[in-house]
Amino acid sequence: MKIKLFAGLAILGLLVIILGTAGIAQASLSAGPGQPYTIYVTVKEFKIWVDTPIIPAGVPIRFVVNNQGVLAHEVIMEKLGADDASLKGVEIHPEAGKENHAEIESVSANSNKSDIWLVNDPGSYQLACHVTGHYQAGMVTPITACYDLRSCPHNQN
Ligand SMILES: [Cu+2]
Repeated sequence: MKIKLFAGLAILGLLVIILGTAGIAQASLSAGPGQPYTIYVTVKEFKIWVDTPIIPAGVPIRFVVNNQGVLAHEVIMEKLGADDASLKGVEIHPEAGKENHAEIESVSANSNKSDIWLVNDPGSYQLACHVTGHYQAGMVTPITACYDLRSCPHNQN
């Protein structure tokens, strides 16, 4: 009985290590074969943060938004300093009949939503929530797009 319990705990421990390692790998900018780069964006009242503020220009990127708050939020990508002027024509799979723009709208509490965007121009951008009052309350974070991620001058604003 004790041996079985020990074996069970050992397997559990191993699983925790394996899953933990996968979590770490997921948290960095990475792309598998045929897979877009993935950026993880977390939102809550009233903050936005990203797992990396530097993104590759000219490469499709999946933005995965996780809402850890209690209110619905949205994530819009726009030029640094803009106020509700989402980038146009960047969606890889635009919804039929809808505008092609960098907006992930209506992310409800405790849920995820994602979209794949291709940003061709290197430069300074921001991710912001433009639900009324949220941007003003601090829901904005700068990100920088570069062709060469190793020499990307990220401006923290
Ligand atoms: Cu918001």
